[in-house]
Amino acid sequence: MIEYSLKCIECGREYSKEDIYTCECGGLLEVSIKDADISFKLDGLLSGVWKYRSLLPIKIDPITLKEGNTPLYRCKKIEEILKKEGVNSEVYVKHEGANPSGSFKDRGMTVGVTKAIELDKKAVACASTGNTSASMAMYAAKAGIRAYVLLPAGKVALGKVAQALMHGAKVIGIRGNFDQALEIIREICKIEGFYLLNSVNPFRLEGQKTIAFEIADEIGVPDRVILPVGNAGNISAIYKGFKELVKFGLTDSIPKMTGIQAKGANPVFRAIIEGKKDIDPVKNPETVATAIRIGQPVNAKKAIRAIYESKGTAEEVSDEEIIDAQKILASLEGIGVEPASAASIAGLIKLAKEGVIENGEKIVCITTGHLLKDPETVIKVCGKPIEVDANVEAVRSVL
Ligand code: AN7
Repeated sequence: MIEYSLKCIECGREYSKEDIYTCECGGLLEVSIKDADISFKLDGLLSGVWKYRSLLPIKIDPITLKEGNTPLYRCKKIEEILKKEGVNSEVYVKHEGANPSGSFKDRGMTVGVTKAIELDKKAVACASTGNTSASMAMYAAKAGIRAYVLLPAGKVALGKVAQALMHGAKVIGIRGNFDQALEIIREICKIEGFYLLNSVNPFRLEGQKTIAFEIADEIGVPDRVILPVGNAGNISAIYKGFKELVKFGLTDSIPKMTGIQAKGANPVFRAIIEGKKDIDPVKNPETVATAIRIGQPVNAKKAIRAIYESKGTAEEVSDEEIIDAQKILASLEGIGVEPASAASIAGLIKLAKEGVIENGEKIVCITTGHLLKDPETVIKVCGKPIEVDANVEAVRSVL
């Protein structure tokens, strides 16, 4: 049994109907859970998103591909790097790239697509920098409903486009950026009655809050969680997850929520350093981390609140710092991530250098997507393999 309503984060108005995305006042909605019979224990036995079903606002059997239960790695080599900056800390990486479609979006989509079925929708739709579309297409396939995807043409990593296509979505590129694509698809969903599965959809974020549950389940509540910020849905969702654990008496602290953006797409970072409650959009966002090439994050207000309330912070990192961090993770820790995900490690290192990270902190960095999502960037930054004649000497000569 779970009792909930959709509540506006601006005016507090509550809705019992579920087929809406924003409040009449224009504010963002969130699922406000009044009461729940918690039927799970934080016993370290992870089994995926649906272990936490008693805190998920879903009434039917879930559309699931066994998402969640992602690995949490202790990263001693990264701890060594921080030590050189004079910071002793415990660093973990939660690798969301290990989800079925290779990104954290699966946690949101298992809940979001299930909600689409519950609401008797015949089609789902999203704008995407790539991962949302890959995941949505996969779950829509499993559910047997149509999927429509709008992408910024030429700006989405190849692996993600491949997934959306092969899982059977209708994939449309627009000559424009993600922010424009989102505006268009929101309008189309209104006209066509498609179910919108961008992170403005509060039910999708409910699935993503299980990242917090799994971290607390496995190692308790850390002092800080660091993650890349694009549309700012995930940081909002994870913060909500930690707050709910406290509300229902399962834990008693909240980690400092720390959001990392790329320098060329940094509206949340700028709002935080200027002490503002909302962003000024970045008109022409640009970064190697195409997943977070977003200038007008739709969940900015939720994310900024999460950062202030948890006494966290935000940071920006350059493309060079992102690629360096991607190489560090891959070559020193054996964790293969896409550029956007490496922003969390780049941010961690930068915050340690700046003295923001305190001694003794237990830190979890979220790596949001898998290395194989973006093979083209890998070839650009690592170069192609050496090619030689087919004999032992030729191979030995280049060892
Ligand atoms: C790997 O797929 O927005 O701050 O359309 O793919 O919750 O938006 C992807 C975002 C971080 C940012 N890391 O998360 C999309 C999309 C990866 C991502 C983010 C994304 P949010």
